[in-house]
Amino acid sequence: MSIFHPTSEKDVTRAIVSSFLRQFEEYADSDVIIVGGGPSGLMAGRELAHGGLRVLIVERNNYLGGGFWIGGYFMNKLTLRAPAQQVLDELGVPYEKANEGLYVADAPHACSKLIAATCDAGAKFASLTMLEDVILREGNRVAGVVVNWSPIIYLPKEVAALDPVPLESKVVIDATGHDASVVKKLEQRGLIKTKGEGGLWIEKSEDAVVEHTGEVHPGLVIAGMAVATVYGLPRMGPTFGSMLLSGKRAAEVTAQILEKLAPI
Ligand code: 48F
Repeated sequence: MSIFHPTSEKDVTRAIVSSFLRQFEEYADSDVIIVGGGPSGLMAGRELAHGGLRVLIVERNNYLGGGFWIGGYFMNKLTLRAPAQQVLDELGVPYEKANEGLYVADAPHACSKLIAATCDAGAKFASLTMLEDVILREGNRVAGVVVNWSPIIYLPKEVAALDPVPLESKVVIDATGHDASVVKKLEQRGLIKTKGEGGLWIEKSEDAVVEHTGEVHPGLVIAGMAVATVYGLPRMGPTFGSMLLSGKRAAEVTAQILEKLAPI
């Protein structure tokens, strides 16, 4: 006698496919698409979904978290400077005080709690999905993204002639980290010019990234290290407070844009 309820293999497959299709159909048109599921993208997604918006996070890897999973080097530890430890308090992540105003946490613990909080808030994910292009409408306003299945970049061209699919959204957030992949699609068309990120300077970079987080082009908001790449700000290495606060700031800016588009 099995302890599990009886089922057949076809029912398992159908359950997965129909659930995926329902979600994919619904999120072909989202309020916000966030490209990149690292700390800034997850934080922005959590805040926006918490506010009742339909949020899709597009991530090229099969795991979420980006640089937040492992923190500094191979050591599974990450640092945050005050006041960003308050986000760890919100998420229920334990941490130690290293120095005055400097805190250290276990990266897998912080990352898994942030992912869970983003899921709890109601954000949805498209994994193994890479940004291929953007949708541009009147006045070159960004109106969504064009995505493809990530593994095709490892296949020979003859085998990988796979057309991408477009996904519409009212706002797109570029949270792709150092690459600033979404902004680069506009740069290719001469619509924006990125400066490239500067050398490492923690004291300066964290404030600057949060301050510069915002709408960089109609319909496109930038968060996290993409902000440093666009504005030529210094990088900061394994300290993550500004990634979380930049994600929060990106969510505030996005909510304001959405409110202007359709006042509540
Ligand atoms: O790199 P990542 O963690 O970006 P972030 O949120 O945080 C940066 C820090 O981790 C660290 C740092 C500061 O502490 O210097 O590096 O700015 O996460 C970016 C995510 O975007 C995905 C990538 O796989 C990663 O998970 N990504 C990048 N390009 C694409 C993409 C793309 N073209 N399509 C889909 N996902």
